[in-house]
Amino acid sequence: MTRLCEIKVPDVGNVAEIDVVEVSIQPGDVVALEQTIATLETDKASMELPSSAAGTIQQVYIKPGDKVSEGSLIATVLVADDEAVAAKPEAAVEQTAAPVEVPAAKPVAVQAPESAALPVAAPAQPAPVSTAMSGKAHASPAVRLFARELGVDVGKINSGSGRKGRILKDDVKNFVKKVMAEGVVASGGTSIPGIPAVDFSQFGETEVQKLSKIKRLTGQNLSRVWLNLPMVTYHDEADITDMEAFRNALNAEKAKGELKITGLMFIIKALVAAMQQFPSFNSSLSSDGESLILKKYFNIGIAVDTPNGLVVPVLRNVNNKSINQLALELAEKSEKARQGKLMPADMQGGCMTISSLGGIGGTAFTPIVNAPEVAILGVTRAKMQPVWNGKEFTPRLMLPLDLTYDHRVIDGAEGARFMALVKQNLSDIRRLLL
Ligand code: CAO
Repeated sequence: MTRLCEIKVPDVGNVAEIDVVEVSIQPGDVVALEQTIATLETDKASMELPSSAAGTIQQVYIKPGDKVSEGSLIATVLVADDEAVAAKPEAAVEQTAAPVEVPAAKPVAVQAPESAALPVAAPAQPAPVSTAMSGKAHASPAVRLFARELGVDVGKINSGSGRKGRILKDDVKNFVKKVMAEGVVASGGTSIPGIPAVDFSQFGETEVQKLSKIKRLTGQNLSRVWLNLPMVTYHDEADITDMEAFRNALNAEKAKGELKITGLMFIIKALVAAMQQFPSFNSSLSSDGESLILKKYFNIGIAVDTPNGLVVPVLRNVNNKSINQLALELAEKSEKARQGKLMPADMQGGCMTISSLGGIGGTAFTPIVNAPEVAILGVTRAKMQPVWNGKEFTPRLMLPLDLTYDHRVIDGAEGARFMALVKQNLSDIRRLLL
């Protein structure tokens, strides 16, 4: 003989609405007494609902996303006379208030015995769930809670490393690491939607090329900076006619094969001289955003283009070095960079970065700050231009400069004054002696 038993939401305390986050049974499943059949959640706790009867599930009346309360019908179970029915199912609710690791839950029986086909009159409503587990992630309430705290949708984790693919806490952590590494913010209402994947082969022939490690790391860092820093880029031009004449004269004195001086060395010097007058450009924001860390050393990073991507070796204590020393050091470091031989220490400790595209071309661009630095100077190609001197137009070599700064640290007027000083230093390099 068999009889039909109802499984209802037990007394879970004074809670009006309980969310159904997972349903682990479907009609036809054979469940044991105390076996977890659903996961419910209130504001404060997540709980596994145990079956109050052993037998074959006939109908399931809830689905994930439903709201239930004490006494709501969860499922009906066909129980053989010799099968057990819990006297007080309420006592058996397992609560998990803290995101702690729990052992993998008892697996749900998924075989559909013949008895599942037995005609049992189903109540009119609510509508039963036919495939409660379909497409649903397999994870314990504690793991779900942990995932939710991190803003992770467990449904997005393809498979877990636990038994029968159950998602464990480590799987959630690994998912977060992967998403962070890809520079994409995980799911959730406030997150940034990812760019949808497109199968480009539908439009024509394609080839997949793996990104170099440098490109991947640079990409992550740039995305992080782009999202975290309110940046402003200010453009101006410096008259480098006299500087260029001096530079050419210097280079003309050099023996054949001797290292030539490029304008970049003067730009580095002009920049550091301005940083000495404007300490906020030689600073970093503390991680809590409450204070400025002012640096008393002057290290300049130089963006170097390499076959594997962009790297930024750092020239140290630039204020104490001559133009010739800087030229030599940059030549060595950029060569090392292009050969992929820079050590991490070669790229650390920068105060401000220069990104010079002048050897290639350009009239302006908007470089991205190399955070935690607060500013970066972009340089494009110098060009002869007619400049009005009050009486007439004269041909002057004008160097376009682009200053991007973190607006949390530097305001617009300060940025403009700083740039004016850089320009002044470049227009009359005698000032660098002062
Ligand atoms: N205007 C006009 N000519 C310029 C110039 C400028 N602003 N900057 C450089 N030049 C000239 C140089 O004088 C040199 O001319 P000669 O061959 O006649 O001597 C030539 O262009 C090549 O210079 P260079 O680029 O080799 O040397 P540099 O000192 O100016 O720059 C370095 C060194 C390492 C910064 C550069 O080689 C480099 O890698 N630049 C790319 C940086 C980059 O990719 N930035 C982008 C970051 S954002 O994605």
